[in-house]
Amino acid sequence: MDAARALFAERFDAEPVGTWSSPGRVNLIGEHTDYNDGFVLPFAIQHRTHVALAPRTDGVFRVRVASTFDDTTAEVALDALDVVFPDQRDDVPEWARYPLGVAWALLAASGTDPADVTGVDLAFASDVPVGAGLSSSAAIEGATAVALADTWGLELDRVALAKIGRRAENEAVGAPTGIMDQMASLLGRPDAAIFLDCRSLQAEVVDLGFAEAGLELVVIDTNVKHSHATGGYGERRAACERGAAALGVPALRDVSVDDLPRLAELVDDVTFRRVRHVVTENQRVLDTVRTLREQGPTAIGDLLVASHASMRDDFEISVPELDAAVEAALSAGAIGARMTGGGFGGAAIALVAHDRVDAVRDAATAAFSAAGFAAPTIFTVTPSVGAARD
Ligand code: GAF
Repeated sequence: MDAARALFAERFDAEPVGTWSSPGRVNLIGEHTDYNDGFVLPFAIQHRTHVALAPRTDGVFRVRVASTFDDTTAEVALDALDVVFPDQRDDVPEWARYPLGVAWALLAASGTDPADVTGVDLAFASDVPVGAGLSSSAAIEGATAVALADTWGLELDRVALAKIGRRAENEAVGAPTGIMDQMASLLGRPDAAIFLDCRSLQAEVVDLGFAEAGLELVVIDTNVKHSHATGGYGERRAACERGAAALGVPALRDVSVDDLPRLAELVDDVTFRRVRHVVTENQRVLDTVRTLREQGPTAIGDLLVASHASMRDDFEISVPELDAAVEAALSAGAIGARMTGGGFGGAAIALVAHDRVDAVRDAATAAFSAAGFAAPTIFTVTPSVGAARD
């Protein structure tokens, strides 16, 4: 918060009227299920992106950003956002497409004439690791959405703001993602996960009780950077759509484990395994929610491990560094571990008894060193509150 304020003062030679913020997230389980209308169980983390804002009088929407992104400034007139997005998005710096895209999608979703709102200056500062699979992008989108909705007096609920963030991500940035990250960032609660039905967008708060159970959630960031705007993410999504089409259903949410033998006759082996991941992962989310409620977090380890195996073997979105992190954590006594987020790099999570955290840290560090990988960054996260005015 102070960094965003200081950056604002330094770059704009003025004081902001306030700061707003939104968190990154860890997904406990339910990967690549969101865009298949399925189930996810993410939670917001304590790392946040803060935005300092002040209105302008000249209709210009200007953003500047702290050192966690790049150091460029972008300016677009409010009435030109419609021209820039989506077709001319290459004209603005890559990181700036997130906040500018949110402004564009927010005006469109609320039916607001750009002439009826003020321009704004925005300065961002963040401690959400970028490219680590912890949703630094949803944190920018969430912070921008709540700041602009407040400033412009737009009454939109959190689900509407999440959809606006997803539209910015899909159309202004060009990453074909689902809605999990925006929902987690906007709806996060302390000590709880958000159980989201991505078809109805109904969300339930599920108590995690890590602290009471003497557990820590350890993040092992492999420092292998990934992007969802290119390559593998879109290919996986296309495979899921092929599988749903072959079975004649709207989405893989409508496929059960019992349908899998029939699917095997209809599609190639790769498509079959992609579908099997999504179908079994949906079931694992439901099982995890039930297990958390009935037995508490110490009982979910096997589900986390099975999820990782499915992503490694069927969905094929893990990388050697993520597999090494999971194996090292389990060998050092973690209750469960899995990669989190979209894959192809990023972070693994491990659920670890408090007195085993150092052992997990040491084991992962040693495993990476022995394999010749760059050192991982290892830290614990706490389920935290979602987007808010600071
Ligand atoms: C990324 C996407 F942004 C999410 O929508 C989700 O699909 C996730 O990858 C995989 O579960 O974080």
